[in-house]
Amino acid sequence: MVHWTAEEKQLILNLWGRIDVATVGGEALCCLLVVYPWTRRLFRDFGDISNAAAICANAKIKAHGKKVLTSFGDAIKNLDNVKDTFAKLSELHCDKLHVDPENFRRLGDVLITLLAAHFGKEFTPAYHHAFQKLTGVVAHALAHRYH
Ligand code: HNI
Repeated sequence: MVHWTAEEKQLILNLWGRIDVATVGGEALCCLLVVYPWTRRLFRDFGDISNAAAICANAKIKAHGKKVLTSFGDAIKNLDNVKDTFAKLSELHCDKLHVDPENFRRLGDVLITLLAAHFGKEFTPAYHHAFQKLTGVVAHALAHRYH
């Protein structure tokens, strides 16, 4: 089981409380689909996702990004039990959607990049470490059904 220090928890809660989940969520999903085009396959019925401009202007993509990041927030509320928190979502992503688990990591990396860009100097190595750990735990929990 993952152990969280009080400092790590505090860093995560502190930063998370200061982001706009809708904005960052939309940007994160947009970046994922732009940088890793094969992930677009899963979002074919979301309307026009044929190029970067279309993807980032797509309201359904934005709304879905918000949903995904809100769900990250649920993990943050349950840091000591992310696996159970994401049990149903793991079933959905693995059994039904067949998402390649590498993409959970990629989304985590995109998120960290956006946070670093947004917070600049404030995003110290301690924040980086805490969020790296968080995205790893989330990716692991979501991929649980594959293990
Ligand atoms: Ni993901 C649906 C959370 C990564 C493709 N996803 C969801 C839902 C949540 C969610 C919440 C909505 C579930 C419901 O309706 O009951 N997804 C998360 C989280 C991550 C993640 C926390 C974190 C890494 N999802 C990904 C990735 C992909 C992905 C990396 C694809 C590359 N997700 C989907 C698709 C759906 C989805 C596709 C269904 C969308 C729809 O509505 O048709």
